[in-house]
Amino acid sequence: MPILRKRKLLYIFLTAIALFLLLIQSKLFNHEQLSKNDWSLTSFGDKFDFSYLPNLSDSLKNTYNRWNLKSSNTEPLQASIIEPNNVQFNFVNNANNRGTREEIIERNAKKYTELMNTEVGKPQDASLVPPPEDKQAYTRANATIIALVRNSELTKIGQSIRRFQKSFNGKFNYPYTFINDEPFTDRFKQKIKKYTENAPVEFVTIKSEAWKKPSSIDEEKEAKAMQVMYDHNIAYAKKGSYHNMCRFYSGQFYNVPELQKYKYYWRIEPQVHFYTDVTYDVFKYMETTGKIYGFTVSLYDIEESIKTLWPETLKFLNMGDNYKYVNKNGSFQWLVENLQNPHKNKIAGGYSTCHYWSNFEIGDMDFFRGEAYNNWFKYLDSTGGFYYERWGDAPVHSIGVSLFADKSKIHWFRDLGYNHDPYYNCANTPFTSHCVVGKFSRYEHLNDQNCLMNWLEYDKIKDVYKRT
Ligand SMILES: Nc1nc2c(ncn2[C@@H]2O[C@H](COP(=O)(O)OP(=O)(O)OP(=O)(O)O)[C@@H](O)[C@H]2O)c(=O)[nH]1
Ligand SMILES: [Mg+2]
Repeated sequence: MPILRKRKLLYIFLTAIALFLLLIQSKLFNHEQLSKNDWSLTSFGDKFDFSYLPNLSDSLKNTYNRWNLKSSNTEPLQASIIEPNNVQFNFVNNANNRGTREEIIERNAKKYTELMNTEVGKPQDASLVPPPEDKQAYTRANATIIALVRNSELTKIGQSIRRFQKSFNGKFNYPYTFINDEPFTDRFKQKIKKYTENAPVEFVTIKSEAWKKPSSIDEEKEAKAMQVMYDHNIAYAKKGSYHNMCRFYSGQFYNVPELQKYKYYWRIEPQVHFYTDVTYDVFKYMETTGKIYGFTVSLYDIEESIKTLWPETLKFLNMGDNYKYVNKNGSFQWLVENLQNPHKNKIAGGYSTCHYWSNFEIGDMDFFRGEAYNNWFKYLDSTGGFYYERWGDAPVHSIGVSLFADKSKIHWFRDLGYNHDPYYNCANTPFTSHCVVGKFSRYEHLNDQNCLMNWLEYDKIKDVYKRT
């Protein structure tokens, strides 16, 4: 064979190898690109319907299409867009959390334990009001402690009240408002008055229109939906009164006539624990700082119970001029996070399902009474989601405050030791005892349900427990 031909063959062979290697490299590179993009995607499922966003630009449609990995050269995601007919929130992972779901859970659990073990005192962003020497003469904030409760829960609410009196209210004497869908019995009232000591007490029966299922609910559709949820093991799926309770706490409680005279409320429930000797007036702290919502525990929800809550919310925000209700300093990233429990985000149509656990709440009812929250609630109610799904008051309150309030007005009461089975908030404070510092749940396997590190790390706000 002539030398020239041999060289030509060698040249062709080497070129083929080079091309082959290039091809492999580009495939690998593309793959890496895609998986890099993958973790930062907003988990909108393929069935998510964007038809209500008629003005969505092509580039944003491409952004959504990235969920299906159809396009890899789109513009960087914007964390939020708040424009008429184009309100959207994208998870941009600004805390730069990386790794597998398991690694993220483990890292977050470790950070949580470390944080809770670090000794912390009281909030530093206000001058705190100590317990008065003379409770009778004390000028309290405009506030009440509320408990929606059944007559049959007397013993369990009694335990909570005794703990609450010892922890906080025995020192400040704020009035209680007990609420029920049925009249309270004399026995209930008498016993309660023993637990509440000297605090004023009011017993309220809810008007049936604020409690009962609206007549617009299609009962056949509801029964079928309840059965599906029941088959998916969703707690209280078939319990009509639970659906009523969730709707009541979501959008009705702050309109109860007997509560109109109050601005602030602290919600308590049967069988909860308070582990901290509170030495400052918590309501006055809310008042001085202008905070509108306080919580202790934040966690993921049962995604099957709120499948359309977030899509319906986006729909509402993209109607008319409703975009104006969104507070540009809201806590959006926490709402659309998709790393710790991505399956939840996908089933809940782009909502992480992270929420404040509403069995403990300290809030400003004027926020809930305001136009933004109220119009949004009315829209939610009109969809029937409190009955065709099992929307809880916790995700509804949480989405509402996260969208419509500045994050700095939402407060994690890190220093208040609390438990509603199976979750805890137990910080290392000199005033807290009888709970295990840093423990999140009675069950170790539930640590993946803790949302707190997400709340702290995305949409950052000042740490008000830090001395400056
Ligand atoms: N009056 C009245 N109160 C109710 C009813 N259903 C629930 N509640 C109250 O609403 C609050 C929340 O109900 P819970 O049954 O504790 O719901 P939950 O916290 O999701 O569930 P648990 O984990 O079982 O405590 C509690 O204060 C209950 O006492 C009801 O039908 N009537
Ligand atoms: Mg409860």
